Amino acid sequence: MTNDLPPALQFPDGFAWGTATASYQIEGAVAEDGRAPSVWDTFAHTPGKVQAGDTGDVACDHYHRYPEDIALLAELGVTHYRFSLAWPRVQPTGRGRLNPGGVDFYSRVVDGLLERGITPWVTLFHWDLPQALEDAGGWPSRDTALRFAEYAAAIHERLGDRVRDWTTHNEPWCAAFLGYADGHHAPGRTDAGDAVRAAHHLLLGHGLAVGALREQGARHLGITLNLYPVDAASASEADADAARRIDGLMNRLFLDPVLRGSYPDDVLKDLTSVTDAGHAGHVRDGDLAAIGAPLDFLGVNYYSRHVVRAGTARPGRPSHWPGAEDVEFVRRPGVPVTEMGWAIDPEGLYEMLTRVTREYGPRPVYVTENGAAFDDRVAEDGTIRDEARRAYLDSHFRAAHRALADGVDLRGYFVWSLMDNFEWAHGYSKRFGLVHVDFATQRRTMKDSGRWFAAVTRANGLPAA
Ligand code: IFM
Repeated sequence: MTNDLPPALQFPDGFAWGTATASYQIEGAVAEDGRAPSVWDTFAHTPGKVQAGDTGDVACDHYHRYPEDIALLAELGVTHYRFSLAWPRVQPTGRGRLNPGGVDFYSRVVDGLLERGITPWVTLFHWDLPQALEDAGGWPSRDTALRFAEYAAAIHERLGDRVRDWTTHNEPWCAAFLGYADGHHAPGRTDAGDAVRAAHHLLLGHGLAVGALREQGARHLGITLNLYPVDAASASEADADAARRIDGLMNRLFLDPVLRGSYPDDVLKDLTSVTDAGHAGHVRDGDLAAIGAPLDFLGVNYYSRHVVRAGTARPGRPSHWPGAEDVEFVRRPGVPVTEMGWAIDPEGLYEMLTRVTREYGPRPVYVTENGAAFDDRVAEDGTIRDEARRAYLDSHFRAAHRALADGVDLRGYFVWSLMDNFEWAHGYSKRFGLVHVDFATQRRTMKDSGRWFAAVTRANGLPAA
């Protein structure tokens, strides 16, 4: 008998393995060295907005503990680390000269990573808009896009000598629709028209920033979108149309302008109740050309699949997503979920990666976030045996490997997240980390999943299933 086991799954040479974090979720030190408030400071300090009244005031205290956190990254064996810059730390009011204290902090982080042989991957905007810019109109106002491009150019000038990899926005869908339509995220506005305008100006800011960074010679630029396969709950026409609308609002409203330079007609039609027909009021000549400027990669954040059905229309409810006021999200019985209630569906990652390649053309793709919150328990011996997270990641890595084998130009994979952190409106109640954080003592402990991930990054592959 031969021992004919399938070969181990090897990822291509040079594959980027990393973890991801975001400034407001980990840094703390919200009033140090010249940082001004962001919309998330204001929102978190508004009673009732964040679970248990949690705020990012201290978070993981990464601002002071970054050397320890970089050492953890080295222990994980990652080649890359994706983190975001707090705009109000770098440019406190969102305009004018940069704040030296903020720039120095990120400069030290970049140098610390490079000393360890870890490539820094910078995201320019992960939701912490300077409060001063929100007060001046926020993302629904066109001026914010112009300010974003200026900020991007100014910080690239300072860090571009050492940072090659730049992402403009993280998940602009969330910034626009959770921030301005349903108000679950900062700044907590509930105006669907504002959300649509915010989406356009986030995209415009992306395009203008790409143009500005190109002028400075940037060669590895992209955007990160949160993408979901959207299935209809039944074969009925109404459910199929609900799926089309959610796919339009969450995926195509962002993919099409960025990768094709145009908005999808059906989505523009869906949105006419909250905008001027065809977006005419806020989309100006030249905007889509800027937004559709060629990119070097697409970042895909993947967590789950949506299954939707047409429900009861409740138009006019300010908290509803425009054009989808009647849509209900359905839980599939028997499908396991994470602590966030999100269905565990690795096949959905395969579907999204192959879909963007098929429908938008081949280009380098990175999974810039994937991971799961579970109810981790610290055992008596101090270990965290998070087998569920290991299994989650293992199944998603395998799905990504299948996408690679089927022709997706996948260049890297970032696990969300390096460590437990401030999970937005859920506060500290949801733990996504490969590293456990005791928020009372700030003690970090590598979870079992982290140790397993270190074996994956070192082998650049997985054992046969
Ligand atoms: O924590 C967030 C992150 O900020 C953006 N992507 C999804 C993660 C989990 O919800």
